[in-house]
Amino acid sequence: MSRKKLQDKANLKVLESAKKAGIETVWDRFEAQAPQCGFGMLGICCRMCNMGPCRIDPFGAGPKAGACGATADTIAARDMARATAAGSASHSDHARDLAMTLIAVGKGQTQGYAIRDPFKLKRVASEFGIEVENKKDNEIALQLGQKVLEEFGKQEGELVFSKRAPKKQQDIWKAQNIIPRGIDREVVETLSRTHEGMDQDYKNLVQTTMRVALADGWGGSMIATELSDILFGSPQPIRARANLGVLREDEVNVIIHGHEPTLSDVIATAAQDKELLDFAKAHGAKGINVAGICCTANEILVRRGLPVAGNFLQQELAILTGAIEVMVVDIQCIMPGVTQAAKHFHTKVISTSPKASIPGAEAIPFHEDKALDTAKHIIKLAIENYKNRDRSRMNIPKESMELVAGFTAENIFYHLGGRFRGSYKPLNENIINGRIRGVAGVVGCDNPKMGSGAHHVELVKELIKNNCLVVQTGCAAIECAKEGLLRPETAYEMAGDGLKEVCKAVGIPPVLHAGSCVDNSRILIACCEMVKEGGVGNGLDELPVAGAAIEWMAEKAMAIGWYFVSSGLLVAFGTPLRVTGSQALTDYITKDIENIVGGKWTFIEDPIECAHAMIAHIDKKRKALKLQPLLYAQSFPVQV
Ligand code: SF4
Ligand code: MSK
Repeated sequence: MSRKKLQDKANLKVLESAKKAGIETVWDRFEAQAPQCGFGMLGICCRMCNMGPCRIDPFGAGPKAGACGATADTIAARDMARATAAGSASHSDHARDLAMTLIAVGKGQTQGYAIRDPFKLKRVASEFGIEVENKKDNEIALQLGQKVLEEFGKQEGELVFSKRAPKKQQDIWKAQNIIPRGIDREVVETLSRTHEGMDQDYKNLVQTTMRVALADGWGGSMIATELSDILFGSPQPIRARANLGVLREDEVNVIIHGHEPTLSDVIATAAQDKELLDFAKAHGAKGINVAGICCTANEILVRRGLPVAGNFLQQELAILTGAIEVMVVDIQCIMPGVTQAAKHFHTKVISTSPKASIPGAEAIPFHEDKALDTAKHIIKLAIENYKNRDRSRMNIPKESMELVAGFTAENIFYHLGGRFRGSYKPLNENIINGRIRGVAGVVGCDNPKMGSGAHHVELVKELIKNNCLVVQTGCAAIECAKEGLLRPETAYEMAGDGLKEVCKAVGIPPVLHAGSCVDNSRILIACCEMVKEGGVGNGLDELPVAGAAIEWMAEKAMAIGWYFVSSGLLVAFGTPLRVTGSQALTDYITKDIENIVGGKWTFIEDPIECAHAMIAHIDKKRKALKLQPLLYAQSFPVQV
């Protein structure tokens, strides 16, 4: 089923040569898994203890409980809570590493790092109660890093950034006992509550799921975004290109893949080193081309405008072009298939994090105190490997597309603002007066279950056609970039009349790329700013806003989805969370939860139907706010 939905010509071209050479990719392995386990898909198998594994028969006369008596409701809810905790842990551990880097910068123990956004350093430090007057940046950085680390181990109280949420959300979270305390505490408590013989009530398990997710959105992810801006610079709109066609035939190609900007930033710096450029020339290459995959790509794209080679599903394909000298990886979303693909070519895979040891990769641990030396060493290895490229097997597709990226909660409305600089007034006014119907976040992974990202593209096209401003992050943003949706011209070509007018007036694309997966926190902050500006509701749950991760894959996506739902928003996933073996749990999270936290889940595979469900939700919110009628005819008419 998946092959039919592959639409990216670059992917098709590389896959064709891979097939001829008998090299497997994620799509082949995915197809070999068919039929996938129905119990797993429905969330009703349990391996929590050694009386099991147990499974529930959802249809026939088979068991309705595990050996211990756990029902489908308990089993599915426990599994969902654990997976969400793993997602929160991933984003948050990434944030912890950035706090350590900030401390190291504060102590002067790093090489190649600096405070690149001192304004944000002071603003965030003040939020943490740190006196910033008459202090050097390094001193503030040290204190802020230490304060941020306390957010992880805090046993009581509330996360500092949770106070950024509107009062209405904070009150709901307090009333529901889901306001996040320490980040680590929420992860540990979720693991403890989901042990065999512990929490058995699916509603109570949803409560811990929401709290651990909020600890990510208003904790780990938000910390990661803010500290990355402080250390590597806050993004500004920037032009670049995306897709495998950014690889160069006559240059040393270095791919950076994973998530942490600490690695990618210093590699990008090292690639500009005069000595290394000369070294590359001496080896017959015209230059050093650094390009990214996955969220590392997004981190260097939004800050440096470096090219994007591809998203999650393209990591093996990049190697299969035969043109990659080194793929350097850190953490998260690195498929074991990468080293298997590399065996067929000259590509060296270099792993840099002790937290992600990868058989078949050369381990070169990355430490802040020797970051630049390590980065130069890696680039040197790439240059030395250039001579081993077999040009007869090289297959770089020509496809690459221009894009604009780098929109943040702070700068979006500097651009939208015009004479109202730095204000959300123009956005809110254009929503109120019916030019913009609402705002949609379209984020997350690409998944072979759905093909290779085409669902994001169809979904986004339908949303902008219906005058919804779209904000994107992660691999979804890369997919839409490859299809040309991140160019300002897209407004003229594809947006509805109202959105087109606004984009034309301020020169922005109708689809705004806001960064990596942790940068979904920028969407939360932008929503808070809309509430603060006024006229579109008193809480996040009242905004004409909806989100989707239609091709979600990672547990991190579950954490993101849950923190948006818990913050009051509708979240659409293309394939359901693994809960549908429990009707009670499914009903609870797709219906009842809306009366508790304001947000809820919906699961819709078809991208047009998904867009319409999001728009119907936006219309419902517009109606509740008594906003003015939409200014122009809509291809999907108003539903309420
Ligand atoms: Fe089976 Fe219960 Fe053990 Fe799960 S916890 S494996 S349902 S006995
Ligand atoms: S990289 S989590 S595949 S978006 Fe953030 Fe892409 Fe999903 Fe990984």
